Amino acid sequence: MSKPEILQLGPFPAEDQQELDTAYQMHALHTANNPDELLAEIGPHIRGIVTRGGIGAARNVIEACPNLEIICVYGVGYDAVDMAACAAQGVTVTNTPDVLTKDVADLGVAMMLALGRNITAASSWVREGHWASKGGFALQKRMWGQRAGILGLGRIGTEIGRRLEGFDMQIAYSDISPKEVAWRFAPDAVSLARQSDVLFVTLAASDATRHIVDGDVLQALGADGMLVNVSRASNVDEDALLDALENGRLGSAALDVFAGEPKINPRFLALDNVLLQPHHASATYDTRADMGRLMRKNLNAHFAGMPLPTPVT
Ligand code: 8YV
Repeated sequence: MSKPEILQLGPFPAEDQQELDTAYQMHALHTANNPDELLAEIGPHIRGIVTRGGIGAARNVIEACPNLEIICVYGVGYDAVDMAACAAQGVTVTNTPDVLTKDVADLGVAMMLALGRNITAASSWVREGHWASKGGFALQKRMWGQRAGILGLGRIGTEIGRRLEGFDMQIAYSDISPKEVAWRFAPDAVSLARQSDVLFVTLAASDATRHIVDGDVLQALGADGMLVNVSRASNVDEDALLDALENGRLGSAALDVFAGEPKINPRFLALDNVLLQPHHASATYDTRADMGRLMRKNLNAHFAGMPLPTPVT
């Protein structure tokens, strides 16, 4: 029997690639010399798409594959997949939740500590010999015991909250409705920011959450406040964020995600009240292996006619 034909929209680690190449007839769009030509030629044969969270699948790609059955995302966020186009064509979508939750939470908390205690600048202070020539590094703000706000109390937000309890932080959160947790509920982003020293953005991105962190939220977080974003750039109004950081209306920001990444707005590079990370919250060997395995499990289950482990509901 011939292997199902799968369209690949981004690179995967060698082990995943090997498994995919063995089980399926793979067509790589991201390395094609002429992607449009390839799509026009093979589109009608394609039954599955494998893609990365940040790449997703655009409407034109989905529509070029009239026999498409499934899109498997290597990542929890599927905001870059055109879900309306999928619904119109009856395409199923899967993602890789749970396996990456704790790594993303780890990086979010690490970013808070690194920025709050100015760890990268302190390291440079040692490397550049200033410790010996000029003395100790400048004093920093205490992080434990501060007020933390978590915008979006899903899996990742909850894991961040659990970690922050270890730092004796006072935790509040905002979500569509209150959850069964001991943390204080805030009905909206502005009121959450008002009662936070550090605001974590952990929302699944959608049209409804676009720019939910706007100028008013940043104003409420304030000149001593810190924003930490490990979700998607679209959840934050980046121009408002840059304005607030540049003129001191917001204290600082630790960001793993950017509009137009990996090409980020150069205004960020001129700021020293930011910590910039290359969208790598889930990027540990262990978790990426788990993500690859889960993505392939979904794809394999579909073509074996078995229930999907993690369909997007
Ligand atoms: C990955 C992510 O970086 O899970 C997500 O939604 O953004 C990240 O874990 C990405 O999916 C891999 O490209």
